[in-house]
Amino acid sequence: MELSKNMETAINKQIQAESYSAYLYLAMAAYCDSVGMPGYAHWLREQCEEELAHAMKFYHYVVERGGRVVLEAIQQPPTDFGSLLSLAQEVYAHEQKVTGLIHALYDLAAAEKDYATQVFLQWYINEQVEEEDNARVIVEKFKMAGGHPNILFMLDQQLGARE
Ligand code: OFO
Repeated sequence: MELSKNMETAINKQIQAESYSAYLYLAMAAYCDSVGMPGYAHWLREQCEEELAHAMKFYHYVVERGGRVVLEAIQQPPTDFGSLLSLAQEVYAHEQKVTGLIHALYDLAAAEKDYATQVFLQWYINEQVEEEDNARVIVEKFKMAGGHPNILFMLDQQLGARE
């Protein structure tokens, strides 16, 4: 059964959203590099790679279902994120937004009785639980660090160890 036009368009929009996530996290990495947080910059670059992998997983799925991938423009991300805490909060808020997008895709697949897409999207539903958890824990750590240089230094080293 081929992907419906509606589903194809919605997944193409999600490819754009995942690509924007990658671009946003790369912009955040550049900000961290500019304020002397190379460890968090590394963490965000790894996250950027993960987002590209999320986009590509959708790409291959559309192709596999006989659909047509159409890439839309990616908006420019911000350059200034105010502070490390507000940047971390923005990552968390962004992941919550993406979870909402994935759930909306799932609702559409369910409404269309597209069983294959529902099963496919379960991977993303689980992934978002992990993504939100990781982002939330980092927010808590920045709150605990409270701007103390020594703690921030250790936190940066910890974030820099991400593989
Ligand atoms: Fe693709 O999960 Fe983050 O955005």
